[in-house]
Amino acid sequence: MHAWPAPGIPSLPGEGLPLRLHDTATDEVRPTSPGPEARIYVCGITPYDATHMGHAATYVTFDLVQRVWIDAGHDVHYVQNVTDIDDPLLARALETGDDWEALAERETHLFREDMEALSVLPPRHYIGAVESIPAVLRYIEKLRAAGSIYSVDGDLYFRVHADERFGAIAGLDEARMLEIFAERGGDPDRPGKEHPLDCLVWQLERPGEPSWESPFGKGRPGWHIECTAISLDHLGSPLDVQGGGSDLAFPHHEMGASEAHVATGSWPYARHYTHAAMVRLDGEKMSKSRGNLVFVSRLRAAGVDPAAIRLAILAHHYRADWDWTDDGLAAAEARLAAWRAAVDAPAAAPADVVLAEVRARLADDLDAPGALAAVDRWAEATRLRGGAAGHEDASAGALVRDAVDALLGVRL
Ligand code: 5CA
Ligand code: ZN
Repeated sequence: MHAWPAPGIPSLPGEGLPLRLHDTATDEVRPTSPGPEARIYVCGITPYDATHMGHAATYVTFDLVQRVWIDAGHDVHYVQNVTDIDDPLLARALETGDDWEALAERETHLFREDMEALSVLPPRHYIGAVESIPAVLRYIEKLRAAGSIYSVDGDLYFRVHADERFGAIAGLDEARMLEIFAERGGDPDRPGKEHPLDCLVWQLERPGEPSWESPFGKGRPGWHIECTAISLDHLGSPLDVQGGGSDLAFPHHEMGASEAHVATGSWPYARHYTHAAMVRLDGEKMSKSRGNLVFVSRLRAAGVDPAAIRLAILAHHYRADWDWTDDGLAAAEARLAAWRAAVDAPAAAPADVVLAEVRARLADDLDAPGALAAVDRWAEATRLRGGAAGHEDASAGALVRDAVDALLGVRL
């Protein structure tokens, strides 16, 4: 699958800082420690509906990771998947009478356009679940060889307790795991399972559903093994960061880490498991299943500047749930206008400190609101100068323009 075009990144003077990032498994903000190549896997969309502000916020979060690492001199190897076959996609296709492949293609196309508009740097490898079925089958075979697979009426399950570290990522007790598993695509109550938390890795063909040949019978992959197989195939382990929204910590990233541990024998699967908080609308998590969505594409079609959408996201720290509001967007539009006026001003305030502050704030667990505040202070200082003679310094405005573009992904 192809990704979307990469925006240019202006080069900045000096050097970026090492990134410290929250890790869900240890619940600590710790330094990331990539080698020359920084390896990150971020869970992609299930393309049955358009990109909403929650998706956008999650991908903008991990875009900052990529930008901070690039600024610090790393070669970033970023892989993202597209869950282009899964229950919700088939259910939506059935509901609307759409062909499931056409639906997935259409929504993936729209997602690419939205990401490009939001200046999100593309992954190096953008990989569909369907095209990964051979890899998925290879990893299921490894799990089977390790004795961690059993069948329920021909469907294959992974014994999560084959991994003695199962539970290490999300840190939940079993009652809570069971509750969330049932809410997020799991089947704890299916008769015949050895343990209610065991997860499906291969589902035999169901009438009317697409299926693929396999040594285990015609069928289709389970969800978690898709990301395990794609990430291990393209990046190996340990990943520097596995990313996604906080709704993926359990079961998705928990199951994925355990599958990877059993399949490869190596631990950890990722050095950091990093999760972006949920974007809500009127206090409710924005989700395709609830239908309370604000779409990036609709805002764009209504003439909203994507840079303002991005700034509305960056005004919130990635680890705190927040509500999308019209007021938040209006504030972002005002901020964008103020910054644009400041970079074009003939007598800009000195800018070196802005670059240093933006770098420092982002390197500290992606404190985007702190970075925005630093640019605000500079824009306000510049505004107060007016056209004051004797202060002309065209390079200050240009430096802030480049810093905001390279590090925050906002074109002024
Ligand atoms: N295809 C799987 C991951 S392998 C999936 O979860 N797809 S998704 O389309 O439902 O979500 C795509 C990404 O957006 C995931 O990282 C998810 O955690 C994140 N996400 C979904 N809803 C929200 C929300 N309301 N706020 C923030 N992030 C969200
Ligand atoms: Zn995933």
